[in-house]
Formats: sequence, C-alpha cells, structure tokens
Amino acid sequence: MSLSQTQIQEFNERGFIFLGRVIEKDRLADLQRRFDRLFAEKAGTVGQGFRNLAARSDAAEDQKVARQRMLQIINMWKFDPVYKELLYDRGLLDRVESLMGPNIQLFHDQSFYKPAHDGGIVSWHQDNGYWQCTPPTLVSIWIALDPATEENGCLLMLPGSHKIRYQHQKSSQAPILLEVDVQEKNLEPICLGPGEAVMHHCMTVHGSRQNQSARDRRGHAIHYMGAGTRGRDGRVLRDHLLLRGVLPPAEETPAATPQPEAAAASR
Ligand SMILES: O=C(O)CCC(=O)C(=O)O
Repeated sequence: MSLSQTQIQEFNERGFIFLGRVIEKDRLADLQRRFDRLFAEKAGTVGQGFRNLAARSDAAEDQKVARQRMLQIINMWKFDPVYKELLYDRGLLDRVESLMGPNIQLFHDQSFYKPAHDGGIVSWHQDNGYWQCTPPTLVSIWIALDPATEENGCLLMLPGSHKIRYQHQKSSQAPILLEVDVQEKNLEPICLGPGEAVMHHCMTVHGSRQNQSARDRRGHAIHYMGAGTRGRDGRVLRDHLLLRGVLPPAEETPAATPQPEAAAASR
C-alpha cells in the first residue's frame, strides 16, 4: 500500500508518520515467538549481533554486570527466515517506495527488547549521526510487537528535527549510541498497538525511556536505503540486500567524499 500525498507531506514536514497496522494477528504471533526464541538463545552471551545497549560498554565484563536491559539483535534476518521474509513484505516496500523511489536496499534490521521492570533507555540520536550514509535519505519502519506506551518506554520523536544536522557525542551507554541535546517537552510519544508501525527519517531525533512497568516492550526495526547509497567510507554499499528494483551500474556511482566522522561525533 503506497503512502498518500498527505502522508508524504506529513513525513516531509515532521520526519515521521504513523502507519497503523502493518502485521496481521497470526503473523504477529509467529514473529513474537521467533523473537522470544532468539533472545532466549542469546541470553547470557555477548557478540554475534547481540548486546545490551544499557551496559556501560560493549566489553563482555560490562555487558554481564549491567543492571538494566535494553537488548538488541542486529540483522535478525540472518538468524530467522521469517524475519528475512519480512524484508520483502510488499506493503512495507510500497510505502518505502513512495518516499525513495523503486530501487531499495536493506541497510540492516534489528530487534529491540526492553523488558518489564528493568528496561533501559535508548539515548536521543539521529540514526545517520552514527551511520554516516550519503545521501542521508534512509528511512526506517519500527514495528511494535507489544503495546508500546509511555509507561513501558515507547519511542519518542522530535518533530521536524530531520531538517537539522545535530552534533552528537559518544554516549555513556554502549559506544554505538550517540547523544544529542533535545528539548524534552517537544518530544512526541509514539504509542502503538501490537502489529502497528511508525516510519521515520534517518535524521529524525528519537530515543526511548526506561521501562519500569510490568509489561515488556518488544519492537522490530527495518532500515531501508535507496539503491546506491554510500557508507561512511564513501563507497557504495553494493553488498547489502537489494529488496526491490535494481542497483545502479558501477560506472554511474562516482566516488563520494567520505563523511568526516570526527565532525559528526564531536559536539
Ligand atoms: O526501540 C527503541 O527504543 C529504539 C529504536 C531505534 O533507535 C531505532 O529503531 O532507530
């Protein structure tokens, strides 16, 4: 299902839009089961795409002693065929195509498990503050696998923030997360029902708070890029999965100037 002109306009103005329900009940139950199985398998391990973002760092000793849990599995699709199939979901890709055209690659996907009672935060950040892709036009679809509420640490977005390139600093959390100053009062809570989704621009400031409630908050994000997007080293990310359309021929993708990581990572 393509986006309407009104949705596209809203996305361009605010940097995100609510998509409503994108996953039907039976499929959702399957995704939840597979999510739980993978997180249970990886519990107590470190690495291979799994980590606790609430730990002080990615070092094994910090990961083991962390008091809170904001658990992440990067590249779920590599671990589970149903998550791989989801990458090619026609309804999701049609919406992405409305924003970035017919040639779409996967940047990566990831699942987030913020458990009841001790779920940790995700610092405010712009995704591309870390990814450093060119052009910075990637979009993400974040799908709720549980009700996502203010109590259990739903996503919060800063409307209009995708129009500004904020300076980031390394977070005191795992080094992969970046921090940016936000006026908290301007944040908009992204409350979703299970199977509902939000779509956001890679420059939209977002994050999430602790989960001290009695309900888990599970979510799954797919990050899409226009075919031919370049990574932080200026090279075209040719080896990423092509989800729809075609890759531009190599001769049509002249080298870009690498993004200066230090500039974006310092305040
Ligand atoms: O699930 C969260 O709380 C954070 C998700 C996030 O940062 C993202 O999908 O880009």
